[in-house]
Amino acid sequence: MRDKVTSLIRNYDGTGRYFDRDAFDTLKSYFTSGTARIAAANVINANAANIVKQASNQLFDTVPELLRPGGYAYTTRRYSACVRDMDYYLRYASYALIAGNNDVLDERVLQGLRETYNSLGVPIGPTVVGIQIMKDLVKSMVADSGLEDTSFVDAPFDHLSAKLSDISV
Ligand SMILES: CCC1=C(C)/C(=C/C2=NC(=C\c3[nH]c(/C=C4\NC(=O)[C@H](C)[C@H]4CC)c(C)c3CCC(=O)O)/C(CCC(=O)O)=C2C)NC1=O
Repeated sequence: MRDKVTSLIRNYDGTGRYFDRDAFDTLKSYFTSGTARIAAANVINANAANIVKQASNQLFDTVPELLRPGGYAYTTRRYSACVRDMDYYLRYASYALIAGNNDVLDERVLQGLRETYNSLGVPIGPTVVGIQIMKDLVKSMVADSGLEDTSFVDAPFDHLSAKLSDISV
């Protein structure tokens, strides 16, 4: 599992190079964005239950078939599994924001997930809709907390979405 710094070191050590200007630019942007990334993770932590609940409700409003007989959130067991999955995505997105790197998502969340969903028949499309709804909720909360530029919040949510949909990032 890597963060921005360890992945940079790995990359430079792999070719036996000292850090160059590009490396220092990357490091500078990682450290100067640190306060904002911590603030965003803090907003997620403080509102996690609320974000998951609101996003799930919005997802079920958008794709109501999920809750109907035959739908993949029909029955309490499936409904709970879905909401739990949303919580996983949110929690791991907060880790990735702190790391400034999506490696934790590849390693801990996405490994084999598509195959698991496909074999259980859990639809990917609505899952991605749910992830994107969480992204929008988090972004608006982060904006309300006083951060002007919230674009950095997109990365982990978009990575999860793209990898689940198997679109190259
Ligand atoms: C931390 C990393 C991690 C992830 C990501 C994870 C996901 C995950 N979700 C699962 C199930 C599931 N996931 C869903 C999800 C949904 N249903 C819907 O209608 C929506 C589209 C969607 C919610 C957004 C459902 C319904 C199941 C149960 C499927 C079944 O057993 O029939 C399963 C199968 C085992 C189980 O039921 O627990 C896994 C492994 N597990 C992990 O350890």
